[in-house]
Amino acid sequence: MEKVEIQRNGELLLGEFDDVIVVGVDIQNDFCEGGSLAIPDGASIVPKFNGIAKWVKLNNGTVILTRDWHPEKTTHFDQWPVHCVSGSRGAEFTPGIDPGMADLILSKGMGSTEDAYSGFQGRSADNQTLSDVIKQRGSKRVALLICGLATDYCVKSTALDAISNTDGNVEVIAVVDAMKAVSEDTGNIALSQMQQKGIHLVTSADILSEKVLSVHRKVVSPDALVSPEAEDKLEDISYDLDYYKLTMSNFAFEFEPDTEVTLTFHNRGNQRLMDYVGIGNLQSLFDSIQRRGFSHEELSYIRGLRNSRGNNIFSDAYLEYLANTPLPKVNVRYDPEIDDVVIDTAGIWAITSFWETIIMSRVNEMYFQGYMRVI
Ligand code: VGL
Repeated sequence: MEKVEIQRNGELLLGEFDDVIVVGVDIQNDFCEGGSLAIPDGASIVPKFNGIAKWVKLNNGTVILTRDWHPEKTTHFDQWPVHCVSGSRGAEFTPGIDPGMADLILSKGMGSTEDAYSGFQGRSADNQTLSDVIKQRGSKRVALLICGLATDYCVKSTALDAISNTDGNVEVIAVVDAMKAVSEDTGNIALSQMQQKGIHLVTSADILSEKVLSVHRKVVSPDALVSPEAEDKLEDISYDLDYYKLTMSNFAFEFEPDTEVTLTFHNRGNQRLMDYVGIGNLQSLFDSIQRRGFSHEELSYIRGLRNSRGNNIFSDAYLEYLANTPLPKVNVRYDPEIDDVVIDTAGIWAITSFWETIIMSRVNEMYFQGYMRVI
C-alpha cells in the first residue's frame, strides 16, 4: 500500500461530526481463509473492524454489516466461484464478528441476475437501505466509515456509491487497515480511485486516537441530576482529593521543591478501557480542570484546615504556591501497541502529584458511566 498517502497531520483533519456510521462490508466466511473466494488474510481485519465498531458505539453511532446473500443459481456465479449462498456456512459472518452488535444487517445480491457489489444495493429484513439510514440523519454532519472485504470489489463499490449518493454533509472515510483486497495491485488502484473521488483514506489508529475526527458527544454524566452549579463543581480539583494528597504535595513543596516527576497511566484491568471511555471526552475534561486550576473556594477551604491544636495545617507560602502554579497539561492518547488509551503528564512533583488522584478517579468514573451504557 506504499503508494497511498494516508492523510494525517496530528490535527483534527476533518473536524467534529454530529454522527458516525460504520459499514462493515461482507466480512463473511467465504471471503476469508478456507472460504470459496478467500481473500488473503481476510480474517485479519476482524479485530480492526471490531475496534472501530466499538468506538462508533461509544460515540452513539450506528454499526451496519452488509453481506452477500446469493441464491444457489445466479448469473453472478458465471464470473465467480459459488460463494455466500444464503443460509450457508460460507455466508455467515466470520468468527469474531458479532451480528448482535449491528444496528442493521443489509443483505445483497439476492436476485438471480444481480451482482450487487455495493452495500447500497443491500436491504435489511425490514426493507431499509443504507441510503435510508443516511437520509434519516437529515442535515447532520455525518462521518461514514467504510471497512470490509474486498477493497477492490465490494468495498470500493460501496465507497464510491456513498460519494454519489450523499451530499456535502456526509464525509466518506475508508479505514485502510480494516479492509483487504483480492489482489494488492487492484487494491491499491481501488484506494487511489476512492481518494480521487474525495474519500479520505485513514488508518484505524487515526480513528481511535481521534486525531482525524471527533464526534460530538451527548453529555455522559447523569446530566438531568446535575444542576449548573454542581456541574461547575465537578471541575473542582478537590472533588477528587483526599487530605493525604495535600499532605504529600505539601511535603514535596517543603523538601523537594525542584523534583520533577512523570506520571504514565496504563490500564491494568482486563477490560479494554477504550471500549468504555472516549479519548476526546477524557482529554477535554482534563483540559478544563487544567485550565481552571484550584478555585477560590477550594483554596479558602484548604486555608481553613486546622489540626487538633487548632493551628493552620498549610502555610501561606504553600497556599500561594497552589494559587499560582498551574497543573501541568495532561496528554490522553491511543497507543496502537497496546490497543488502548495511555495518559501521561510531567512536571514539578508538588503540583503534578495532584493529577494522580484526579486522573484515577475520573477514569474510573467515566469507565463506569460507559460500562452502564454499553452493557
Ligand atoms: C466480492 C467478488 C464477488 C466482494 C463479492 O465482496 O468484494 N467480490 N463477490
